[in-house]
Amino acid sequence: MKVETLSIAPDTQAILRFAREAGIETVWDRLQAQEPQCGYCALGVSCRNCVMGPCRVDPFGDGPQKGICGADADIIVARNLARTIAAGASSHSDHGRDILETFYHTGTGETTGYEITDVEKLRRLAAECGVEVDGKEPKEIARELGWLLLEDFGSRKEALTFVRRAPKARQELWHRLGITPRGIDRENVETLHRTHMGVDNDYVNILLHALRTSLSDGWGGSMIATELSDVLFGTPKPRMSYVNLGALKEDHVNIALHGHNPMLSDVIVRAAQDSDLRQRAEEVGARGINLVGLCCTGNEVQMRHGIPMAGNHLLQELVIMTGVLDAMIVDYQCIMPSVTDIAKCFHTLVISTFDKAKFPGATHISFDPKRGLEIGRELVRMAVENFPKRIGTPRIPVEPVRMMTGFSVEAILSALGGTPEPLVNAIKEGAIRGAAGVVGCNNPKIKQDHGHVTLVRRLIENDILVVVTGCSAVANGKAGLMVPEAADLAGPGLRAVCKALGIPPVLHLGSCVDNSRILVLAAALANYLGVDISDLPLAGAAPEWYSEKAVAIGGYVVASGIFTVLGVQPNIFGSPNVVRLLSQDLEGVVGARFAVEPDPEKAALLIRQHIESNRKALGLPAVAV
Ligand code: SF4
Ligand code: MSK
Repeated sequence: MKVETLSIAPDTQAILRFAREAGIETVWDRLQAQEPQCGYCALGVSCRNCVMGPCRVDPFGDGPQKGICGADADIIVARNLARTIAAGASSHSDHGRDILETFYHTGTGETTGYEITDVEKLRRLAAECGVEVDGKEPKEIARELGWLLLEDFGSRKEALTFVRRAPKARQELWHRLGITPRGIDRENVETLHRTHMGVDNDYVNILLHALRTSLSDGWGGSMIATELSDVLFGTPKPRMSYVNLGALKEDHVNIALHGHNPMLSDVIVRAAQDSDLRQRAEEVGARGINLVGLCCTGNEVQMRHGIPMAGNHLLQELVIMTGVLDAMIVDYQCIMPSVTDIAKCFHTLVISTFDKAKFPGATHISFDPKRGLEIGRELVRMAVENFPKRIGTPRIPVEPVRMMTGFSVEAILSALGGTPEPLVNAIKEGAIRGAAGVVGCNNPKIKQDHGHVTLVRRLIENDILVVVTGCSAVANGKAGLMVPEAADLAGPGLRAVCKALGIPPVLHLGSCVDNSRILVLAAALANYLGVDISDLPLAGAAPEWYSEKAVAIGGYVVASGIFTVLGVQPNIFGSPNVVRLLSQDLEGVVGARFAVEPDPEKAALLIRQHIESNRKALGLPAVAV
């Protein structure tokens, strides 16, 4: 296949051409080698939950319609989906727990390289959570808030702390449905219990609990991760940065920060400023130390420090092939095991850091926040010492593209003058029709970035404000849609608002866990208007998603009342009942539903129709789509 059919990004295309000439295998080659992929698994009707099986249900009705235990397609599909959601929610929430423990131990004075950076936000959060703040030092408040939030992971609560941020109507709905998330670990464990053979055999009941599990991620683990990361590392503010492989510098020591958790990458940002290390970099012939991001840990350090982004998910193998990457420091999630294979052809040192995420072929340095800065310096030093070992011709195929980053909820409200009122007024008047969150990954089954960029272009052209996180932010950044000048590509209403505020029509809200910022913003708008989130002219989309985490995000976004369009078909189509529940009936239960639409042009139409229909229901001027 021509590289132009695999990606719209010029840097990806250029390095893929090199990979082919050099005979280096990439994710696209491995996808081809897997085809045709298993139809039973694709439809979700295979089960290996016990060793009476594995079993499969024939979707065409000719073969068996039940597994050996008697489970039919509805049960098998629902159980598989619930387990997928639990894996995704657990990933985000375990990340949240790591941040929370680091936050707590910063309060007890046991960490190095961390401090309470945003004291004002710490005090605000603590007061919101019922911690007395008057007369207390930040570290004392951090200890008490940390201890309180650690309880959110257990089973002593009836509702997670941040559930109270949701509109009253939504909280009451969750209560009526019995899906208020109680303990983060509890909901995930209960999903695994329910999906064991012979426990929950009602597909509706299984899926309701799956939504509860996803809510424990969105309003629990992810929200804790975002809020406490802001307190520890600083609440993002708008700033300019760069994106694409042009972020690498041939004459610098290049270090890629890959994964998700800023508790490692933020310390490395500090360590890389160490004057001894900078001097050592010069001694080995480099002009300095250049940090770049990949995937969501890149989003974290870009949002807070303006560190440029080398690329999104499908760039992680290609960045090594530039020949100028001296170290790839990884934490966890979305890191392909193949990166160590590719690194063998180059000089790049792949360094794994979390004991729960080891990679054969990588150098493992066990990260411990109690020695954070010391380990951070050691990691940077390893990269510096690797600089002279470069081999072959450097290839940085493009110039970097500018992008604006740093739109925390606080920054958005501050740009609006401290209140959502101007945004609400612009929506009421119709200058802005509504807002859409376009989030999630790359997937080699979709032409890289095409889904994200096409959808976002159509939305902003139609005066829909777009917020992006994760790999979608990188895709839209590379396409030049995240600079204030991109307002010229928006419809007249959105263009005028963006120009007045000096902001792009596509706002970078951060990493995957930062989808919780979208919940906070949606709740703030709903509370301001005195309605539920499902009443607002909002929508979500994940045009190129691949991961279990994306399914958990989709679950909590829909369960919070936001219509969501998926660009890749989930593995549920072996059960027409499950498909009907998620794509139709859920609307009558939580006020929102899923749609699957691989064509981003049609996805844009679905979102516009939904937004206009919600506008009409709110009594706002609506147009026919
Ligand atoms: Fe087969 Fe039932 Fe065991 Fe699944 S749980 S593998 S359907 S017997
Ligand atoms: S990194 S989960 S590929 S967005 Fe968060 Fe990108 Fe998806 Fe990973």
